[in-house]
Amino acid sequence: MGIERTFSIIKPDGVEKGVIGTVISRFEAAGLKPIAIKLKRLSQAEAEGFYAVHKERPFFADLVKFMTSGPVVLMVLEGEGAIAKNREVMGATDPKKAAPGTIRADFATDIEKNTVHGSDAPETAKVEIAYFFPEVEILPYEWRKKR
Ligand code: IDP
Ligand code: MG
Repeated sequence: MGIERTFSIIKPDGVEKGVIGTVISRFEAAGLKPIAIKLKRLSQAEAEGFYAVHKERPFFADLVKFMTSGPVVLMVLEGEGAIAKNREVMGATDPKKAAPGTIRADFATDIEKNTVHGSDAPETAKVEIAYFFPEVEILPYEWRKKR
């Protein structure tokens, strides 16, 4: 599988619940290294564009409203098999179905306010990272060892 990059969001409910540090700790403990981080309040257009694949779904308008309701933490995570690993640490979309000890099982409010987003495949990871982070804002782990 090799070293991958994936895109992660701590959603407004996670920021509001005060679990930014806890969520990042769980990623780090799982070998997922943040290589870009920013706190941002998404605009309506940014949220609609980000979730464009879901625009026909009945929950789309509510989801956009929720995602723009407060600041979010946007991150690029790097690690061995990072895309699948992140999904594993996050847990299932619906917290009632999420495995014990996952972020969503422990912190999500419901199927919408589910604390974190994570890319679901290499192609979506690439698109989602580029949507929020120009390459110059990403600091791959290997680079940090160099002066
Ligand atoms: P994922 O975040 O686990 O990949 P997706 O199916 O891609 O799940 O859905 C994107 C987001 O849309 C979810 O994380 C959740 O916030 C919201 N969502 C998904 N399904 C529902 C639903 O049935 N009702 C309300 N919101 C939903
Ligand atoms: Mg998804």
